[in-house]
Amino acid sequence: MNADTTNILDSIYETVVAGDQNTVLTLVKQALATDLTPQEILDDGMIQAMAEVGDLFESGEFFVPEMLLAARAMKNGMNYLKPYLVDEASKNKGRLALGSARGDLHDIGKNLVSILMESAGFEVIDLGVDVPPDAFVEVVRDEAIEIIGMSCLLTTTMPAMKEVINQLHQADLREGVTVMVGGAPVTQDFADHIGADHFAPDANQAVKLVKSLFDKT
Ligand code: B1M
Repeated sequence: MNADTTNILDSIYETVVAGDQNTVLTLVKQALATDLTPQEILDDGMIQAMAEVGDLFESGEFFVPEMLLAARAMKNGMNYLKPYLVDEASKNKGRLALGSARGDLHDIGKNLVSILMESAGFEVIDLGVDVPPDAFVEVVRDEAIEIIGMSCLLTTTMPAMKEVINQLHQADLREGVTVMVGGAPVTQDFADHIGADHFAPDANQAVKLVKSLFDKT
């Protein structure tokens, strides 16, 4: 990385924090014209910026509207990057369903998981945000889905993931499906505690995991 690329990444970072969705787009286009990879732009520019936004919210310097603007800027940049991340050659590797836990409206991390899954050739059924447990159960039953991924960002929505697992047991579907969980407050210990099969700390690890699961079948 040279001084120019570092400067562009710093500017992307600052612009996401400032919630300036138009400038983010201009900068992402500029960044793509350098030797920066889409993954570097995501990881070192945009994702780090969202962590800063969280810190500013926690310290009382940012409020919900600023978080929303930053989220919109991040999504704008992320959507522009999507085609650069998707590898059209590697389609149809398998299907999975993703959703944010009930009560949780955060979807940037889940969307990132979805984009990288699609880029790795998996078909994603995206259930969206605030997904009720029975919607996860339904997709497993009706779409014969073998892997579900749940994302949550709030400590208060973590228990909803356990509820999905309970309902899968009740519907006699638990054996046939692999449950993966992730999101900022989620840990391996929590995953073990609720009886999930896997925890992935970030979107790249989630893709590696799903690749290894489909390779086994
Ligand atoms: Co909110 N928010 N938010 N927020 N928000 C957090 C999560 C918070 C940590 C901020 C803080 O206080 N520091 C805090 C939660 C505290 C807690 O629970 N302990 C918080 C709060 C309190 C709230 C509200 C309650 C605020 C309020 O209304 N008073 C409210 C709740 C709304 C709700 O969900 N019911 C709220 C609302 C919002 C906005 C709507 C304004 C907006 C979300 C917009 C959107 O997503 N469309 C928002 C935002 C932007 C954030 C922060 C700043 C950024 C989240 C983000 O997008 N990060 C966040 C602070 C933070 O996380 N430090 C914060 C970037 C994203 C790429 O990271 O989602 O962690 P992340 O994904 C990572 C990994 O976690 C992992 O992969 C990604 C990296 O590759 N991953 C998975 C995620 N899902 C995965 C699934 C997997 C595998 C890996 O497998 C299935």
